[in-house]
Amino acid sequence: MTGALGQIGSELVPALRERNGTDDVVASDIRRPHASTPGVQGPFEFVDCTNTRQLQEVVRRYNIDTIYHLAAILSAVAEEKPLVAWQVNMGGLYNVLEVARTNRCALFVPSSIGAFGPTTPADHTPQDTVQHPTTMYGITKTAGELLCNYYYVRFGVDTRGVRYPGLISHITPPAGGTTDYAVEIFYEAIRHRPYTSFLAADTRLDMMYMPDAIKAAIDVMEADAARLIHRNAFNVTAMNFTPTEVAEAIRRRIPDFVIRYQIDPVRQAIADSWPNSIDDSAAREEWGWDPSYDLETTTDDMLKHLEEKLANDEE
Ligand code: NAD
Ligand code: AKB
Repeated sequence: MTGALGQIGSELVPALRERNGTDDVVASDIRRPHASTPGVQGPFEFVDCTNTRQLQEVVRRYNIDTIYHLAAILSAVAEEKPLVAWQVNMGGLYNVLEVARTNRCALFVPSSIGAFGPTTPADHTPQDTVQHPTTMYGITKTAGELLCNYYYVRFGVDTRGVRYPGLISHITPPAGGTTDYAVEIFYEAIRHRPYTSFLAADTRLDMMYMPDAIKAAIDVMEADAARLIHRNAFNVTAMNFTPTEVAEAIRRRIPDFVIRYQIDPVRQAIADSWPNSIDDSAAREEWGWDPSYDLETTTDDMLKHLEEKLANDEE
């Protein structure tokens, strides 16, 4: 797995190790794990996905058969550093596809609701529709979807992927995305501090709790290929809400919780270019996608875990 120390990787590595055995999952990143990093036991390698030689060497040394390519620059950081985002998201993906082709590996690559743009139908966005994203992140995601399809059609590489919405989790904080508010708000609620949202009160976006995101990654890779009409970039979602609605869900459990708003124009423009809600019926029909968590169950679980985590941090 590339980018294994990030928000998704830090939970996907332990989930895959649980299924396949610790030694059979090689985590890699351009950062080194700390002793406190979740799932730190097991093989770890330094791999920069923009360096084909490093990728190739690790894939051959461990006889890797499946690559989960999670290394990427997320939407808000990509607007600050568009060239770096292009180099990592496109250059890194190209290298990983080539290494998958030459070593006959299956490949999971996550796309995002960021692959859609302002001219995409905003409600119940279909699986196959207009994709003219206006952000560097979205451009790399849309091109990445096409490139993964190309490697399947042209070279037979077993590429698969989903378009994740904003992901909510309590283990590793998100790193530079537009949907990060939907995680930060829970941390501040547990600290009994007001939360200042950088997105406007009525900005509606799709979201998903991390256990469902992990399930999606594993299930799409294990899906019966004969049933797949699409391969890459399946729309998947679990809920959609606005900052006001998630704040209300928290307030039903923590009555003194307060949300304030101070709009960040860059992240607001990104969010405004993304759909309000996506249609994930193709994933449901082709590989049985069925998320378990909605806003209420996510809120209960996030608050429970963060209460324990932040209490331990203070000890
Ligand atoms: P993240 O930013 O938390 O983690 C990415 C990891 O990649 C980091 O640990 C970083 O150190 C590493 N990295 C950066 N540059 C690298 C390089 N050159 N070589 C190797 N590693 C490098 O990201 P995430 O949230 O875990 O996202 C993983 C994937 O899922 C990305 O493709 C992202 O676009 C996609 N996705 C994430 C979300 C979300 O809400 N988290 C939503 C939609 C799609
Ligand atoms: C981001 O906000 O950049 C990500 C995503 C939805 O792709 N969380």
